[in-house]
Amino acid sequence: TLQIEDDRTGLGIETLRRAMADNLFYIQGKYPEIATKNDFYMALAYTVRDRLLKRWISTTRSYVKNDVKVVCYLSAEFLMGPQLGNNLINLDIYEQVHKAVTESGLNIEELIEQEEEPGLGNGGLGRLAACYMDSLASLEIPAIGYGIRYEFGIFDQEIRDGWQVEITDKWLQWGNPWEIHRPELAYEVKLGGHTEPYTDQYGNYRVRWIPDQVVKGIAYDTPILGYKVNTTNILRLWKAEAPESFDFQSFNVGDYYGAVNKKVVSENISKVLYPNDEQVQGKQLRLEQQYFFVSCSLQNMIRIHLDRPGKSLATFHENFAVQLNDTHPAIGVAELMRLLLDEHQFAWEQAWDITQKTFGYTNHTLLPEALEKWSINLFGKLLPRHLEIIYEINRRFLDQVRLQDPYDQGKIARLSLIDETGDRYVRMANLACVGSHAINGVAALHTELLKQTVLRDFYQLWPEKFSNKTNGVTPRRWIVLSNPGLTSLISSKIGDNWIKHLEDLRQLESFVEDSNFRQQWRQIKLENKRNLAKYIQKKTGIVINPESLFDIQVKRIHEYKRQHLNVLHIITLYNRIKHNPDLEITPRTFIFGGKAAPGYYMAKLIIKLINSVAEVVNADPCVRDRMKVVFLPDYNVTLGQRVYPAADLSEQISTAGLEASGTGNMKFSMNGALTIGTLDGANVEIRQEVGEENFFLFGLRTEEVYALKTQGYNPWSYYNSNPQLKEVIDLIASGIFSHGDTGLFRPLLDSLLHHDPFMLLADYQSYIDCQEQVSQAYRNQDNWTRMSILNVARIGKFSSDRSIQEYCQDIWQAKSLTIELEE
Ligand code: 26R
Repeated sequence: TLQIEDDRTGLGIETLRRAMADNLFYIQGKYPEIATKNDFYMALAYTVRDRLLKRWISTTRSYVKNDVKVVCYLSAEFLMGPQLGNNLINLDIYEQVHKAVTESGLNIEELIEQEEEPGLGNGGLGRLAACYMDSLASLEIPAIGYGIRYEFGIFDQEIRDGWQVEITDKWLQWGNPWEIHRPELAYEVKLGGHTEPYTDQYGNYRVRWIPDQVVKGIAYDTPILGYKVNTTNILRLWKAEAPESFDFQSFNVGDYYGAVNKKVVSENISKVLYPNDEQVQGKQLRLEQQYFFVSCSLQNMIRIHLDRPGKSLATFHENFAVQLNDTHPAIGVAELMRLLLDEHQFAWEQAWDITQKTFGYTNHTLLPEALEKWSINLFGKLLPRHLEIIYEINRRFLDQVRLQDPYDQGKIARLSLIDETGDRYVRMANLACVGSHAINGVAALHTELLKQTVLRDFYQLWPEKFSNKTNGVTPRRWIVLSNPGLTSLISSKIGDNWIKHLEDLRQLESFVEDSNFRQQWRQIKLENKRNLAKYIQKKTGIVINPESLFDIQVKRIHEYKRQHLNVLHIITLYNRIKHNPDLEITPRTFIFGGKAAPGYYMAKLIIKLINSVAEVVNADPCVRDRMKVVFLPDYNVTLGQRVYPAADLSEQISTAGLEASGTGNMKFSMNGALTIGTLDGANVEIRQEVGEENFFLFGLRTEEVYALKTQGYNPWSYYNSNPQLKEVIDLIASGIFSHGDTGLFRPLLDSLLHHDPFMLLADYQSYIDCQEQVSQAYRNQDNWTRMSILNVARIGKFSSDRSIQEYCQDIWQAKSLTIELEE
């Protein structure tokens, strides 16, 4: 019998080839002879999207029919990474498409590389949201990710003369085939103005908000397909535009410029992602962004709810679980209250009950400078009604606290939603805690520290609200897509169930003593290292030895992450070679990658230091092939996919107590790198899982850091008593890395010698000793490979599938629903 597959849905090789040709013609308006690489990429992307759409429709129908509870993940950042390759994996058609593309005379890898990644996030928090979207769909949990469709995502990084230069990220310039523009899905968002009390028809006291500006949010939807399931959830991002009515008003009085300018001002809201992490700036536009996307999202949920027959908002929390990804969307607490009170005429008590049952809050950082607070002045000008609501929430909340503990004025001041220690501020973390039924940290240690430090008073008040949800990452992107060699070796031994059940990797333990297996394992790592070496040569011109130990630190540049501690080690080795030119050391390639916040001077100086040290070390004939230092420009998701599979050693060296979790640590370990790390964030749990003998531990513990701080930490004493350390610091000061300029790195050295808030000097010797153990261990390749295998075999806990299952069970009460494909 003849079977004809639909060009839009069929998965056969010939159908895929035909569909691509068709899309090239009818969407790109090209024929092969004149098509660019991007045209071919777009044709393939649309071919894949068609196949997603079919699953999406079935999913949406089932959700409506089954009256499901929907998880709504509210996040100012989604660092999704390129979509094509991942969708091929999740559709399970990589091989067919590979063949179809090859038959068309094209190269699948080149087409995948053509995609410009949507960099709508800074780092860990944004990438976590992306991994969670993958796991939600793969676990068949109904979910919507809500965020902002920034026109310009995180900046592209160039390195000029060793310094970071920021370039505008124009990710939309060649079109985005994955999103669907939904102009009919639009909401008005009010800003500014004042409020007025009035009495409604039943004689109830009500409040009206008269704004002085209105912007419109328009939805752009991206389908998120789960791995080998039909569930296709939505990432719904909002773009800001001016509402039409505003243009008219201005046109009527002939103010053309004014009308156009209103449009420009409105569209500014979703123009650009703020590139700072961990350092709040209190900019009005940022608050506008937060309120804008949260208001659109909540209005959208309410519409979805009320569109279901027989539903009232009284049961909103039974159909929606809303998770706040840090405090960035915490204004949602006040906004849901406003919508229920002012627009749906609920009484306060019921509105508050619904609100608390709806929200959960995830904290991602303990750094005090990252805790969001808004000056009352700014807040009241932009959101006058929300400020009133927050005052009322606070009044009722503090009354309740006083009943329990009437005399502790300090405690009441600390719990208050308003900081009144100086200028007055709204504390967003306090708002999130009060307005949520669940509060969680992102690693066991982090959650404990939260309970003991920043959220201590809340923990004493409501211990039952707190839980830990250790982060995870998706093995689909971070193993299957990025490390196909390792994937097929693993699957050849234990089948491919591990991709959905990462704990199954344990079965690899029985192959540790199989020398043939170890040989293959090493071969794959070497192949991945060769690939990265090729890339490094192309991008930087630096030639590196694939046989050397690849020692890698990739993450945002921050003093607490201590990239400069890594540099101190590099210079230590360099000094040893200079003293002893024939020294036999384990050859290493030090690789760095990461962006610095554009206004973070010290972080930018650290990048300059890395590049300056690289310049000297790489050019010194005395060093020969023993050391190379590379700074990879423009570290992003795409580059991460090249880097993790090629790593031998993963640098996770933050000051204990400061990295909430880390997720790069998990990606490295999943790809067979060994970790050198402090007992910080999820490192603690990684070490517990892989075994302490397979983890290189160094440095002060959190309690020791605290104790040393209290007793009076003096970095000078370390400098004075450790000649090796002194020599390193003095060498930087000498100007040898800065063409004789002794002032260039002075701010960095002064900070280390006089304050050293992140205690590099205290951890220096321990780090150096530990690195020596690493070098020794690497000399025994067979044993190193055993440790590498055991790291992978025991890393199953850190799948984001496990994290999401815990959120579903403990916080969201969300259940899976299997989606059948409709004909
Ligand atoms: C408010 C503003 C300036 C801001 C602060 C912090 C903007 C962005 C951030 C990013 C923070 C919250 C972040 O990415 N934190 C990281 O979250 C990861 C996911 O939980 C953790 O793994 C990581 O340890 C933590 O630093």
